[in-house]
Amino acid sequence: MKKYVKPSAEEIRKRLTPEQFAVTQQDATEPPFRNDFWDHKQPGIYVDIVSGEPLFSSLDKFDSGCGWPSFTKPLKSDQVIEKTDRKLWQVRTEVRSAGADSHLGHVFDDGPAPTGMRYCINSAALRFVPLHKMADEGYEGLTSLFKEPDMEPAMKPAMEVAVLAGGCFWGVEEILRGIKGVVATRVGYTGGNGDSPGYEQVKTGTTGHAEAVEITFDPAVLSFEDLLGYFFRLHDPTMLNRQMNDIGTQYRSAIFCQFDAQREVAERVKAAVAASGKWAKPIVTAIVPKVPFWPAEDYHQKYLVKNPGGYNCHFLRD
Ligand code: MHO
Repeated sequence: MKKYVKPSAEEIRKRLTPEQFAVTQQDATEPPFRNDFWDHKQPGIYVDIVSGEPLFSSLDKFDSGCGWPSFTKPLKSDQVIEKTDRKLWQVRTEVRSAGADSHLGHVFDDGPAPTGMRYCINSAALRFVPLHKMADEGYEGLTSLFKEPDMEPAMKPAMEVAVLAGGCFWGVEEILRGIKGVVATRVGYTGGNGDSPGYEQVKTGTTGHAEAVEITFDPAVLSFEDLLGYFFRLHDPTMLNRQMNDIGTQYRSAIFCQFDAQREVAERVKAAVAASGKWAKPIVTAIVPKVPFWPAEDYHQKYLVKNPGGYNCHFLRD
C-alpha cells in the first residue's frame, strides 16, 4: 500500500496556493459556491491536495445546496479522522486527512441515505482525479469502484438530454432539478444569433436567444413524456414571448428537440395539453430542432439555491 504522508513545511509552502495553505494548514474555510467542486459532477476521486491520499469519490457526492462539495462518506473510514471542534461557539465535528493531517472540513448528521451523513469539504483541500486518469496517476486500485452497477446514474451512457425554455430560467431550473430522474441541470441561452452570448446581451431581446434549461435525466426513471408533463405545468404555455412579468422573446416557450423521437413525443404532449381544456387560449410552445446551447454565467446556475427567496415566477400547477 502506498503511504501518503505530510511533506516538509517548506515543500508545503511551495506547492500550495495561499488558499489551499490556509484551509489545509490553518483550518480556514473557503467561501461557499465560489470554489471548484461544489457543483462538480464527473466520475472520479478527490484526493488530499497535500499528500495525494484518496479521500472521497464522485459516487458518494451529492447536491447538498450548501455551496461546498458534499459526500455521504469517505472512501475508507480510516482515511479521515474526526475531531470535536469547539470553534465558532458551537460544537462541530472536524474532518482531517489521516495521512497528511490536512484540515478538510466538517461532518454533519443531516445528509441523505445511505449514511445520513454530510461530509462538507473545502474544495481547496482536494484535487480531483478523473476516472480516465486514475490508473495513470497510480489509483488503479480504485477504478473497480466505478464498474456497473455501482456507477452513479449521471455517469451511465444511457442518460438523455432535453433543452426546455419556459421563461426566466431561475425558476424553471429550480423546479426541474427537484424532479425524480433528473440527474443534472444547467441554465443557458439557445436558439439565437451569435456564439457565447452573455446575460446582458440576451436580456435586451435582440440576440434572439431564449433563456433555457438543459436537463440530463435517466430515461429509466423519468420518460421525456413525463418530463414534458412537468414542463407544461410549471409555466403558462399560452403566453407568447412572455412569462408573467417577464416580456421578450428571451422568455418564450420552446422545446428544443435533441433528436426525432423527442419531436414526436413533444407534438403528442402539446396536443394532449391543448385538448385537456386546462388552458383557455391556444398553446404557443414552439417545437424546434436543437441548436447550440450556451451555458449561462455561474451566478445564474442554481440561482434560487444561491439566492433563496429570489425572483421566481414559476410554480407547478395541478
Ligand atoms: N425579472 C427578472 C428576470 C430574471 S431572469 C434570469 C429580473 O430581471 O431579475 O431573466
